Amino acid sequence: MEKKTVLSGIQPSGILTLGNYVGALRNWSLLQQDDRFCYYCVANLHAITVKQDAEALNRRTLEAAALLLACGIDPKRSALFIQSHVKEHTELAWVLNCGTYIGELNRMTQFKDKSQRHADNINAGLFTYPVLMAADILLYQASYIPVGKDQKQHVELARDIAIRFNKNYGDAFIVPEPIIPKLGGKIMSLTDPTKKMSKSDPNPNSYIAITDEPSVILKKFKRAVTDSEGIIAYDPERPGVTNLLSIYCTFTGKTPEEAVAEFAGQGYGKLKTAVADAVIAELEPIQNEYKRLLDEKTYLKSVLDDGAAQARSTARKTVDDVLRRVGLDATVM
Ligand code: AQP
Repeated sequence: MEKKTVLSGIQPSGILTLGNYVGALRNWSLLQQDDRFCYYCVANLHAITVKQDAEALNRRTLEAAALLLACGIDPKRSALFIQSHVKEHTELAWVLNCGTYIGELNRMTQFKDKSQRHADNINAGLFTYPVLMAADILLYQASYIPVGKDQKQHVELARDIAIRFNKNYGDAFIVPEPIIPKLGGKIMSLTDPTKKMSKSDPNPNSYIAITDEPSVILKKFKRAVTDSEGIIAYDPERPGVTNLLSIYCTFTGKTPEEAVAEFAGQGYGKLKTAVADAVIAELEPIQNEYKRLLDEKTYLKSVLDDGAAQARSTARKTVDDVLRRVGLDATVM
């Protein structure tokens, strides 16, 4: 049976959040099936597109890897690795940079958003981030890319880059498809529900960290911004309560209609406590496993070394093929 490839990554740019979990990590784990092989990386090269403290970046990178294992990434079914351990990512990114138009990168909404948030550091890496992401994907000939809604535009650009390269140089790449959850593809900030929940948000009350203690999770949900109407409705015009209902549904498997009927006429307090209970029930076992894994340094190192070796072997084949197609292998015969 020919296995299809799944690829995704997560930046260690903060403590991983409930948004990362619902939008991506849960799907990463579910996609590990017999007819697929998965490559999952901690995308530390992407993280330095915004300023990072070196020591904190190193620590968060390893913590993120342990958290991915705790969330169900199985090293027998997936290669779990650190992006900077596989040099082919940057090597392919250079070639793809030369086949990507400035106009395409100018259209990326994440660049516009992050340029505003980091106005003192609008660097070239922030601008070309989507090209590195295309390299991450195309290196492994990935068919499926499980991501949240915010990354859809970047996966679409990776598709365009692959199609263009294949047209110019022959079929070097599989053209990937994003996999985005129908519900929970964009979990919103708890302090401003018109904004995406983000791990690099300076206000810790805006996000639930996967590692937050149960009492902290309850407190953050209780403080979540809603509105003054007190009516339970799943309605984009009411982003606060709609966000809480979406989270409740993704953790209970209920539909928005069922959730609205369950809490109708009861104000927001009951819904907030029920959301917190559902989230805590799923996150607590992950947190316990995460704490255990943090002490298993030898195991973590061996998983990451094996994952990088496996990733490198696939990635090298793609890069060698690309260099040959583009005329960059320059071997003296
Ligand atoms: N709020 C969210 N809802 C659903 N999915 C989300 N993702 C991120 N935020 C949400 C998905 O998580 C995966 C990993 O994200 P990333 O590390 O690549 O960075 P990001 O998309 O820029 O996410 P953050 O948390 O907002 O990071 P910072 O603050 O560093 O920019 C992706 O699949 C993403 O879609």
